[in-house]
Amino acid sequence: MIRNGIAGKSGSGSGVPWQFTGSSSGTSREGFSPRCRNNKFLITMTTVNKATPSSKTDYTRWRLKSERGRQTWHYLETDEQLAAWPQTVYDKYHLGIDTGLPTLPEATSNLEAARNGLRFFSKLQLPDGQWACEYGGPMFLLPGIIIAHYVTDTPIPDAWKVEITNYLIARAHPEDGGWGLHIEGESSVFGTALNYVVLRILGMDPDHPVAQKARNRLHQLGGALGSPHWGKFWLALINCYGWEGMNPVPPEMWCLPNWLPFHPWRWWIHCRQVYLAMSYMYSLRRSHPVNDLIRSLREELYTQDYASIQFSKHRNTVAKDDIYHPHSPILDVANEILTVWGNWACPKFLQSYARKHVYDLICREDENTEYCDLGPVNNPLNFIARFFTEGPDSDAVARHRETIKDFMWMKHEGMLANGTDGVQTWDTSFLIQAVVECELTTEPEFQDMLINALRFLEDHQIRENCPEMDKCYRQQRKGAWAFSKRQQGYTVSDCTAEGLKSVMLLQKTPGMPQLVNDRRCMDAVDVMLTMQNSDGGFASYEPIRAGPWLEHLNAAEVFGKIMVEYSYPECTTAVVTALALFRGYYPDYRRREIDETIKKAVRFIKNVQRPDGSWYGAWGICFTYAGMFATESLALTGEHYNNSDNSRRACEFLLSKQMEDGGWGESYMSSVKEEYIHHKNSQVVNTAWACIALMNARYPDREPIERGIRLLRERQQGNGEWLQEAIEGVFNKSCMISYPNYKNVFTVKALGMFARQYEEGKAPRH
Ligand code: LAN
Repeated sequence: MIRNGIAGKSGSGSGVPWQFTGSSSGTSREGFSPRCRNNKFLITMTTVNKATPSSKTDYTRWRLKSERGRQTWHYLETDEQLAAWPQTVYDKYHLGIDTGLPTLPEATSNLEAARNGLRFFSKLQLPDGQWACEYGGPMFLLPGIIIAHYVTDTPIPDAWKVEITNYLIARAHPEDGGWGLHIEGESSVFGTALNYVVLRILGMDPDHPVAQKARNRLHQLGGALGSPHWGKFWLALINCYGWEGMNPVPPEMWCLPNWLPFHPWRWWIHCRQVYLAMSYMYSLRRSHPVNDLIRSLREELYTQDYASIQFSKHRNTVAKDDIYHPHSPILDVANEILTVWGNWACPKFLQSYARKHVYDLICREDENTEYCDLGPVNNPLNFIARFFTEGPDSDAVARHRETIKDFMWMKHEGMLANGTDGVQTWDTSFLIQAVVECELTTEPEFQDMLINALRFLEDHQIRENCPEMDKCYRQQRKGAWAFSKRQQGYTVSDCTAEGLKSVMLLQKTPGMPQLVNDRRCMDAVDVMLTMQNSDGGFASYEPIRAGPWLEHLNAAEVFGKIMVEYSYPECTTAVVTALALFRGYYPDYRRREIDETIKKAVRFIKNVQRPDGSWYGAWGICFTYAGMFATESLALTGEHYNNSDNSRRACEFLLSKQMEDGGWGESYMSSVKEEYIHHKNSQVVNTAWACIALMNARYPDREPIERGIRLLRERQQGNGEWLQEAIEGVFNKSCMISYPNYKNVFTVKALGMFARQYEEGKAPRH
């Protein structure tokens, strides 16, 4: 029997305050505009249109709060609250409400266009100095967060329920009604099964047409039995899948000697932290008690009768279209052995010792990150682990109930989960550098914006290492910057580099306050100098700790290159450009090591250039992104188009991809397939990156660059902004992620560089 989800659940929420019906307004998937009404939710009850939301909250009541980098969305319930907390331009912008920002005088030059871009973007700066934005894309994050709420009896605010539902409706595949690994991907079992569960937990009736359609799609894909490993895990937690059908994640592996080349401390940090918490729960094999919703889901998610499923036979059942990285034979053998080990061979004392050890690491992760945790997968996992172990009233659970909110984002389509707890440091650094390229740092109209941005970076430099950092296998972090905020506390090589560059560049600008002293700049350099790999390159969070052969143990199925760190041209460039800038200001500090590091790093950049002149970008889409960085590394050692074969080949590659309209456009399939695949349309972000790359290389013919720049100008709106186009970012080769600020930052940078270097003939900064 199929019933309404919330009804059967004890503790969290007692029914839904609205009906899921739908509106017949006929607005498009992307384009519905927010409605206003006095109080609470505006509920429409008309016939269902597959692409329209069921009900809406009142968008004039949402506020983005930013407290020292921590950003959370709030729905104001009372008129007093509304009066006390007016809606700002940035709230409106992110919610898709008309901001009322004026049309600016038409730019008569490229520099003026860059100025207009900055005038617009400055209005989106938050009071604490940073630029928040949506960081969505992946479709497997929201389920973890919602399942964590469900399992831990944490109430989900009503406004969230409405808007998460709206988001999932807006982002369902327009034809088949399922969800993929990411917003632009094809429907998969992973995406569809888990987001279906989310809708049901939030109270959607299984007979709702959106649920029906998604379920049909799931069944066409073979049902939830074909979920990949991580999907099976979340389903097992809510008692909709048998633990015996999970490939093992034994906590005992954490008790192996550290010298073993496959010890988990050597894994890429995200993989490590996810499997750490998973191993704890796997060993507990604890699931949420069965209730009406769970009984119902058990019937809805599968194509066969739930009671008839022998889960132990389905450890390796994964839907064909979900697989990006198939199991290796070694992994299959290891899984067989570890299943026997876990079921029969592992001594009880060892199991309980391992569990304690893993739990200690989980607690350290919470404490080292002020309960933010590394990301939106291990945050909800740690939350559940702490709840299972310390109970609902513990301090740890109370803190998790707060930090989990940092991952939620509200936009015109509804509410979603961000890929991190924000993009604060990263995007703020790039904005500063764009202004520097435009040589507008001393313009009075941008002073306040820049000082605030500098204050933000100062506040978010990490000041202390983790206590007993070796015990939790943490990288040095004193002096580093994280991708998001200081509290999260994870060193990232290129975030440290971009943070340091931005601080130094601003602090050398006349009139800027000196907030970060010399010692702190040196601390940042010290961190970076611990991170070079033997191939000369730099990885993301840590130096490489094990070889790529460990990918044979990649059990996640849906992602590539997840097991270990790799050297990336992007991270490498960021670090060497920061070191070079630092060397200019502090010529005596660790000079020999810095010189040596830069030399080796540039050699790495050359070594990984492909024969066609391109570089594969691991974090942005894709070859245009990496091209922008790698050409900057080359320029650093004086290598340009006119004197370097590497630089020349880079230019030729990019020019061969320029589209008829003068722009560049790369499909996300470039990242997936590792070969350049054109997007059907040119994209402002790819165009800006390609133009910057050509300018880094001092490409002598300005005509192709000018065509790209012209395209940026044509697409700029009257108020100075650029509009969202295709998705810009990627991780682990298969999953895309949005960087919405890029369209307003790299465009400005490209315009500024062109104006200063090609039009005014000024020498470039490198
Ligand atoms: C990010 C975002 C930023 C990115 C850059 C700084 C751009 C990059 O140069 C280094 C790697 C880093 C920090 C990065 C690593 C992986 C992240 C954290 C993400 C792509 C954002 C989301 C992603 C994370 C792994 C998502 C959760 C998924 C799992 C597979 C655990």
